Amino acid sequence: PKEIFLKDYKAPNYAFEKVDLKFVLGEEKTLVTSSIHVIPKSSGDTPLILDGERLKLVTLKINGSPVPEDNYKVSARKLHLTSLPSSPFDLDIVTEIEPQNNTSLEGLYKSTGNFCTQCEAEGFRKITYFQDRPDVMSKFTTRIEADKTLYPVLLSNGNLIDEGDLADGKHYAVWEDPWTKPCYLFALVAGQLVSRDDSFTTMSGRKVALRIWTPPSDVPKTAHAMKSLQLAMKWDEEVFGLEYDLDLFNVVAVPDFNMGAMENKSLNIFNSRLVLASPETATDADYAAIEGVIGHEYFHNWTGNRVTCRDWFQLSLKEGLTVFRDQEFSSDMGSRGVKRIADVGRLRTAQFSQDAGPMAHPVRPHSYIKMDNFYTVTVYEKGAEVVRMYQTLLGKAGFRKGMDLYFQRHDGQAVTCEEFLAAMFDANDVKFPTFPLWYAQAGTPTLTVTTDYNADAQTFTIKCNQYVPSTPGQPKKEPMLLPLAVGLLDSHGQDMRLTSVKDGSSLHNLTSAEGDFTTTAVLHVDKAEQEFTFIDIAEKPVPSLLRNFSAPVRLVSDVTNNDLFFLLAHDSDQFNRWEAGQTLSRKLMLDLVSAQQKGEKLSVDSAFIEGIRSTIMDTSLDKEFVAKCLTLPGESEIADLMDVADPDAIHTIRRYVITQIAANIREELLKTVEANRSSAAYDPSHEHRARRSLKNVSLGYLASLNEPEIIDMAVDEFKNATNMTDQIAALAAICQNPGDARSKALADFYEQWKEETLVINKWLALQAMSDIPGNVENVRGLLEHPAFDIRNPNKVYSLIGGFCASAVNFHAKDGSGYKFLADVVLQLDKLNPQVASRMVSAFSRWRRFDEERQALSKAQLERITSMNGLSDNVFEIASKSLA
Ligand code: BAL
Ligand code: ZN
Repeated sequence: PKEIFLKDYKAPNYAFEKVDLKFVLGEEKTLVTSSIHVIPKSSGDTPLILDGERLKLVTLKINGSPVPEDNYKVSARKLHLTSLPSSPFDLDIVTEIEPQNNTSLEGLYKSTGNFCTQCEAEGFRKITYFQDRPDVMSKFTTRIEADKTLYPVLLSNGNLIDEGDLADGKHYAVWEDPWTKPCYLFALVAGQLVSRDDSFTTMSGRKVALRIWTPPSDVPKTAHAMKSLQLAMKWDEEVFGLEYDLDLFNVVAVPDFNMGAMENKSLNIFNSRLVLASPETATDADYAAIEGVIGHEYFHNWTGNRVTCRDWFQLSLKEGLTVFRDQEFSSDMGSRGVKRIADVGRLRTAQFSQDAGPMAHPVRPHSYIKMDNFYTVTVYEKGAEVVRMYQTLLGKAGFRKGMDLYFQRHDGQAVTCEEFLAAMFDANDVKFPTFPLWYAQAGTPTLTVTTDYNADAQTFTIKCNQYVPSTPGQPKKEPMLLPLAVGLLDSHGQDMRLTSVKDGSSLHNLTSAEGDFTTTAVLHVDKAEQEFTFIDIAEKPVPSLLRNFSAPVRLVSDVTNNDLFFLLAHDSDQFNRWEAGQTLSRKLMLDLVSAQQKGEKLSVDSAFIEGIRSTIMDTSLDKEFVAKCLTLPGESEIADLMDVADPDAIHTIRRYVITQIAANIREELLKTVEANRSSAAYDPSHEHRARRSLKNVSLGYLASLNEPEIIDMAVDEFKNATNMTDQIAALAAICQNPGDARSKALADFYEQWKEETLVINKWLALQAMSDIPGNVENVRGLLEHPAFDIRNPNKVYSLIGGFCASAVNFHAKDGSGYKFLADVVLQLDKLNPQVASRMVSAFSRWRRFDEERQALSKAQLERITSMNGLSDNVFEIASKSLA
């Protein structure tokens, strides 16, 4: 397969000014007519090379005349046109496709009988021959013709400008999108759908019709998505001054979808799991995810659609920025501290691990074989951290000035990450020469901090050392600008006033002209070694470092355990308060893993247990925050910190610590469950979500003790639950322990919910993730269960993705987990390469394990790469994993 490089970028030789599409949708074949007004951009006889896959070319005309055979050539993935007119011309292409047989779910395909599209990144080429690249921006009209009974609803981008009946029971609709866009934002939906209708009036008084489309039975489950959309539209006006630009905004929910959702201009298409919610079927986490993703896709209308990417290497330009925007939206809608904790948790477990493995790539990758493989946690989540660092460095007002300038300069353009950076820095008249390296260097920097208090001089010095590790293809790295947010706590746990700090020979005043003082200083760490000295520090402080996780780094510091307990009790920065507890937990678990490996006696420090006890008893704290504090670092986070990951020892230790905590604070946990039961009617407010989360974490701890009366209590919770949050939490608690209660609860749950596919996906995931020994056989069995369907990505993510998330079973010593995954990947690759390659990624950290496991997983990776007809998607991940 061919590797594509950023350095080879060339602007297109032809512009497509206007594109008129006509779809005649059919059961056996669909005819697509594309009429393009082409503007040559260069002189001379430059060929026009169009992308196209799995298309049957029917006719090809230029200015109304068939193109002579000598003037075009069709290959498996291209259509080459030569001897073209040197002045603007009309190109008409008719192709035939078979959406009903398209299992890749890219291009035009069918999902439960309805037609829908997914064109990002390179799906449009499965619809018609086109310059399938984001810097070709055109005005599109779309005419759809289809059977009126089977497909009563016909949707595309923009405004509906015509519709009517045709002969033979067919009808048509014509849509016109007044905004130029790249073809990846094209969308079409046709089917039996009904809509929830509402509206939003923008700040300039435009009344926008909002419609959320689903199969008829699902309409009641779209209320939360509609409310989220209205909140998102208002938030973007208030925070960024960004207003919606059409009179109609459609959202369609489809059950078969590779990604979470897609921001097609004015016709967002969503995976149904991110639209449909009712208290009985969706958890609080589902509600939050729907709010976040509805916001995310809507926010793309400006960051992605109005200003798009020049090429796919710039993906983070729109994704990092839009993830940052959705994180901020969710923070403003709920608890800012808890949201930050959740986002950093995901970054640290998934992205840090990617950054340390064979798939490590910069936020702006240098090359790819298959772009689909670069919709990654690095491009999205680390990209969002890069955007957050602009805000940390420039302040909120400075960040807004940068955004305003970005839109002023680039509305309607396809641009690069440099343009975003230039707008941010120009608007604030600053230059940070090492900041651009965040786009180019892969790998998570390690920031090592040592501190020193000088009582005589009343100074507190912070010594920083930054190191960016080598990654594949990047042996040597340069230091980059890390904003290090620091607070200093006095002996009462109060934030000290920070007046000035010395960085080398320059002294920075931290007090404003109005006399406002700060309690958090943002230090600019941009050298390999650097010292900062705070002046006028009256007593030895406890430093709170990297507040709010101000840079995506691994922090190593000389802060003692006593300091950490102090921070856990007092830090005004909620993120760092949580982080203090997590740091203590990580240290404890790593020490215990080492003891376990040496066969030593295990014990949990009583100070740790007391820290947990006082956190759960502290009624001044937000309960959702307490629930986060009670949750131990995950097994993969601990594995990531070991030289050789030992999944069995880590699993044993995590369970051991959980049961020790549960045994020691049993009474407090019981009281917490008792005091936080839900009222019968589901209340979605933060207060009630927080109560549920604390109650359910507590129930999970208690169930680890496997005491009959506690299991009975969990069974009661399960039976009496009035919402899915409580019901699935009780089921998970029961399922920790093999036995009759577990089997019965699983069977009852299935019986109750077998008609609700999204709920049954939770049931599949719960069983797949189980740590029960030998679970691979249960999961193999579930492949044959009527609830599973390998063609549906959500089911694959639940069952196969869920299984790979259970380290003890996926990494079973006998290699059964690895063989299982390889079997599934090879089967799946023939149907849906995108989903198959996501699954094969579970192998990518194979070198982190012991030699036997390495040999077993390597053998499976080799088995995969040696397979004939493997997709480029799976080939890229598997071969890079082996390299
Ligand atoms: N653009 C792909 C889906 C998303 O990130 O919104
Ligand atoms: Zn996005």
